[in-house]
Amino acid sequence: GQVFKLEDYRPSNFLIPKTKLSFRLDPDRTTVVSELTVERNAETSDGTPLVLDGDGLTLVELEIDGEKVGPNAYDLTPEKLTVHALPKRKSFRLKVTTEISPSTNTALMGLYRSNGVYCTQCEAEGFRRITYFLDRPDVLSVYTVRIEADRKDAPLLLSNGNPSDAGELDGGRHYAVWEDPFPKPSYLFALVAGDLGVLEDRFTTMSGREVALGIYVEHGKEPRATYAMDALKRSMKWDEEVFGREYDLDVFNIVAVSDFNMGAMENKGLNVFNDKYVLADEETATDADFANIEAIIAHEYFHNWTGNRITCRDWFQLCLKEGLTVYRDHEFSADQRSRAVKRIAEVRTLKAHQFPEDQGPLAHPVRPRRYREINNFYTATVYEKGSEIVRMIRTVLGREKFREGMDLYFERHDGDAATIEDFLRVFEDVSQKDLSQFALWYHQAGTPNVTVKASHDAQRAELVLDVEQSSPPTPGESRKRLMHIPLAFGLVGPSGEDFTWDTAEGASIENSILHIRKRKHSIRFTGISERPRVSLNRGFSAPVTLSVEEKPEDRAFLARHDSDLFSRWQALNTLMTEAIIEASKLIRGGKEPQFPDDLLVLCGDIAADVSLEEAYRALALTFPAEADVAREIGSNIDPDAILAARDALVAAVGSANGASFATLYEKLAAEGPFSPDAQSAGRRALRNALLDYLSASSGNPGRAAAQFEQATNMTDRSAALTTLAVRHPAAPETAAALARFEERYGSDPLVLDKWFQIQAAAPGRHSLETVRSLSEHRAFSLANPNRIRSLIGTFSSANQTGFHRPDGEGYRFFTEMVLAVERRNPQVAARLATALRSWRSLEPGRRALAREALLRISSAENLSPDLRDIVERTLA
Ligand code: B3K
Ligand code: ZN
Repeated sequence: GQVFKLEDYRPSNFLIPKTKLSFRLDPDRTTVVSELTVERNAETSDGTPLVLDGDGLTLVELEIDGEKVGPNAYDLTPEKLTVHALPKRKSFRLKVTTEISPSTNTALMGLYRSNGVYCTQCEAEGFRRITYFLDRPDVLSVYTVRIEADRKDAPLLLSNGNPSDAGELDGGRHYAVWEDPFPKPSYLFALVAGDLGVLEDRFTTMSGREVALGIYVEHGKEPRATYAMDALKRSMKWDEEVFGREYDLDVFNIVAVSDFNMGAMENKGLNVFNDKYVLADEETATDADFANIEAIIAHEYFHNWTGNRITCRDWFQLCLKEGLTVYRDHEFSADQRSRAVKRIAEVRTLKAHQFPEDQGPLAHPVRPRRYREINNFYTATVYEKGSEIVRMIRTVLGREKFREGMDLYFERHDGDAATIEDFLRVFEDVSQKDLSQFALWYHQAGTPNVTVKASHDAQRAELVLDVEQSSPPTPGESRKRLMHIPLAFGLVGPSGEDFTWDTAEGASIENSILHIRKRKHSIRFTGISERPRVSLNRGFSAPVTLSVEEKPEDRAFLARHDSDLFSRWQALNTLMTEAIIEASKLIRGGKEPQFPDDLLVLCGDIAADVSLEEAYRALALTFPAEADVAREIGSNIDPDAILAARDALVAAVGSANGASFATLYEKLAAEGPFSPDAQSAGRRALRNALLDYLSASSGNPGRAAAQFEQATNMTDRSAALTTLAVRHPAAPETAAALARFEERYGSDPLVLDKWFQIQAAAPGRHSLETVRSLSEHRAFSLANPNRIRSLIGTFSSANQTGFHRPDGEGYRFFTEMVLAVERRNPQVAARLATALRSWRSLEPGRRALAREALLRISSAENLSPDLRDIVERTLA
């Protein structure tokens, strides 16, 4: 396949200031008439041909300025329409008529049908599957869209912008016209047509503009959009208050569809969502679902400024809109919920998804320099690490300068297709700081490591921190440059307070941020008479790994007393991870696992500490996942030993604290009506964490079975079912609960997804048999991405012992499924295949089998560019 390179960027030879589209919708034969105003760019010579992108289109007719263009005047390949004979004028009108078939579009890119609803997905390169166009983000155009369809089939006709006309036509057909006054790239185009219900509301912006809000869902599900609507209004208000950003159209519509390749899409004025991230009520959605809906509604809404009003020059700049918008939605959720809890959750996600990517064969810079398939770059690195970089800019500049920089960004670049350089420049301009070393965060792949050694001299009242940075090599980048790492820290005294110091030399320190810029710093603090515990990377100020020589007692001290709640969580989490690693070594050596008593007591104390929020205690008690432990071990991984060690620790903590956990579990029982707010959710989270410990240590399914029966909301019900499936796989109570759940929710796809997911995640070698038979269940379907991700995605990413079975059968099943998915939907298959990215860190037997599986995929016939790209980079 072709390799696209950042350095090859050239401005477009032609511009398209105006686009008029007309759709005659039909499931099998939709006609698209596109009338473009085309202009030569200033430097473009008269002889330069116009080269338009296209993909899977049937060309019907081509006209320039009202005259038909004959076949000799253009060339047609599967990917390009090249028009040679062009008028000498600066500007001309091109009319292109094409035909497409939405009903057979299984890739879910371009115009397709989901449950009988016409919908579109154009980012990154889906617009070319609708009509021939300059399908690149730096070609901005003002769109007018006319949609015509059968009224019965599609009473609702939506596109971007504001509605401008509508009416009846002969033969039961009707039409609507939409005008979007804001120039936009083609990837933000959207069209929806079908028969849907709507939840309506209004929002008055800060300058008094009235906006009509609509969330469109399947008929009958309107009440389940209430929470999403509430989240939307809160997002609109928050963006005004925190970033000064106001909404700019008369309407804002969201449509929920059930077949969608990812979470949602920020099309101008017409967001299209995976219905999983819109529909929620207590009976069908968990607290995690509510939190995701809030975050994703906000994310897509925030794109209206960071993404739409200011878009990307090219796809290498994807993090310009994605990293920044993730940062914005993180801040929103932190303000709506608990900041400390939100931060811990973010870091857990970053470490679970971005760290393994950055430390494996798919590592790439936040702003990549090359790609073969852009859809494979919507990654945790671009999104989550991209967001961490924006957070670090705030840390380096301080809140006020950061806001000034953002204001300047909006003022200077509104209407632009911008770059990362443009973004960094506004912060340099407002702060007069040189961010050239800092910019490496965008350009250099890999997770930097920081080694810290502390030595205290009581007599001289001095503390010396020896700090060293290093960045391991990543594909294509063997030598790394030195990074600017802003490390928040504190010197913690014996009662948990932070020591202050007289002088500090050896690195620049501002507001308790240590600025690491050189390979080595030796930082000498004076006026420290007592030995402090050093709390490092507070709030996870930099996305790095830390190697600290530290005694377990010091870590336990920080877990109890650090004034930074994130660092307290981190200290406890590190202790748990180390305990599991030690136990897994014993298990591999044929011995019994053992755990330090202190740790068991510490877990009990944190669970009972009423000075901490319940949500925080729940997170603290959530053990590192098996994959987290594997990542820390790094090589020669045996997933069975990790699972056994982790289970043993959960049971040990449960036994050591049995009585107090049981009392607390009872005390936390739900009171009053359900509310999805963060505090109530935290209470449920803590109670459900305790349920898992109590079940693991008692070996008795009674408590979980009772909770399953008595639950009055999906959070408690699915948590009980998870505990039954994980802790009591063979109990009759578990089989009965699974059957009840299926019976009760069999007709609700989003809830049935949870049923697939819970079983796919339940560990153990034999889980493969369950998963295989679920893939033959009548409700399993390769047409629905949510269902595929629930079963196959969960199995391969969350079920370490089933997927990495030592006989390779897990991989065999997986490769069959990936290849089957690929024939319909290459994008979803490519995403699934990333589950094998850490294959090199497995023990030799599994490593060889995983490699075979990758080779099996790569030797399949007619592999899509999407899957080929992932598999080849994974094997390289
Ligand atoms: N911008 C879209 C993602 C598009 C993915 C294309 N393969 C959703 C988002 O990040 O908001
Ligand atoms: Zn986004």
